[in-house]
Amino acid sequence: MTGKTVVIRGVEIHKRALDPRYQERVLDDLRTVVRAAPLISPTTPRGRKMSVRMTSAGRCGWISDRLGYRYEPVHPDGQPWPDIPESILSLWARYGCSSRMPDCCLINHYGQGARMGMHQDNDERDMSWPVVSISLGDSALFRIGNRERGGSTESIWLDSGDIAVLGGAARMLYHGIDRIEFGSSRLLSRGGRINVTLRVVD
Ligand code: MD3
Ligand code: FE
Repeated sequence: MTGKTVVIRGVEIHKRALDPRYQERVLDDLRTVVRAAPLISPTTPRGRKMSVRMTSAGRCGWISDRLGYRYEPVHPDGQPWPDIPESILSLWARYGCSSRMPDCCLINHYGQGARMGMHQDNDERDMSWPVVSISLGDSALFRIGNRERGGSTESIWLDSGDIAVLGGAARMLYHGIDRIEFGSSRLLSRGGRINVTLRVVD
């Protein structure tokens, strides 16, 4: 475990927190999750297809479709979500909190051209718990805004092995991914980026 910690607007980014061997281990465990719970391209409530593909592990998973955004106890195929891998849970204990386990491990996959518009994460019942985010693969330009939509923003690159901790007031900030530097990492042989977030939902 190496690298410095950068703090922007209360968002803590532990640069290169995971060494390449640990990144490979997490990636292997994510492949097992994705075999049991395939990635899907969610539709927004307004009927637009998201460019990011998603799946989840844990007691519940995050879903978006014409009915809205929510957490569900089963994958859209009807199967319960797989367990959160130990290699990922141990990062929650280290960077998140030890008094509670996360309910959801949301897995976002960014292929070429995928992005995520500015949004706030507010589908969780109690937002006083932190969110822990793990970046793997190609670097992403992460934009951090304010507690309300609009206003000034600051951007920072998230690289493979970086861990971001969103706690306290930072948990409420608007944020998004502007773009991926496709092919910038060799972790995923066909390129792309994976972001894993650990969340307490209810
Ligand atoms: C700031 N994911 O899944 S991770 C998301 O890289 C999400 O896939 C982005 O935004 C991604 O909701 C950004 C960093 C992150 C995650 C959760 C946050 C930043 C956050 C929650 C509150 C504030
Ligand atoms: Fe988010």
